[in-house]
Amino acid sequence: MDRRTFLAGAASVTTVGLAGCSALGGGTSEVTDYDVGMGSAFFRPAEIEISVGETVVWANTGNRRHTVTAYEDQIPDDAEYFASGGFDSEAAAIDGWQDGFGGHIESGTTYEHTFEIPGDYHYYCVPHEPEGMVGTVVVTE
Ligand SMILES: [Cu+2]
Repeated sequence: MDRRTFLAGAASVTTVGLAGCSALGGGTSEVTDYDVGMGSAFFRPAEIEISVGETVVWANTGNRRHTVTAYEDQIPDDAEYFASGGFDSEAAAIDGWQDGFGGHIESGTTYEHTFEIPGDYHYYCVPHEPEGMVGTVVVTE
């Protein structure tokens, strides 16, 4: 798998994609290898640009439980739905959260998704959307 990931306009973290795999097996509580951090009620950066075939790694860098949940009607038509927890629809992801915090990304852990279709992908954190916790992945050819 091509692990190269670059972040437009975020040079300080351009190397994180290279090491994203290691974050999955890491036993440390502090995740340092990721593309998008999740804080109290935000994704940082809120918008990330990648190329087709690249993987975005989200890390919960805060202390609250978060989700990465795509807006089903705000991703490209041909794109596969994605959500932490592996839900195959937005409704399932919401139900899952309400039924015992399904899909949550614990503090210090990561979630990743590979994007195969170009376009804009809007997503949010189920519990913190009311606080404005939304993000966008822009996938270019
Ligand atoms: Cu959240």
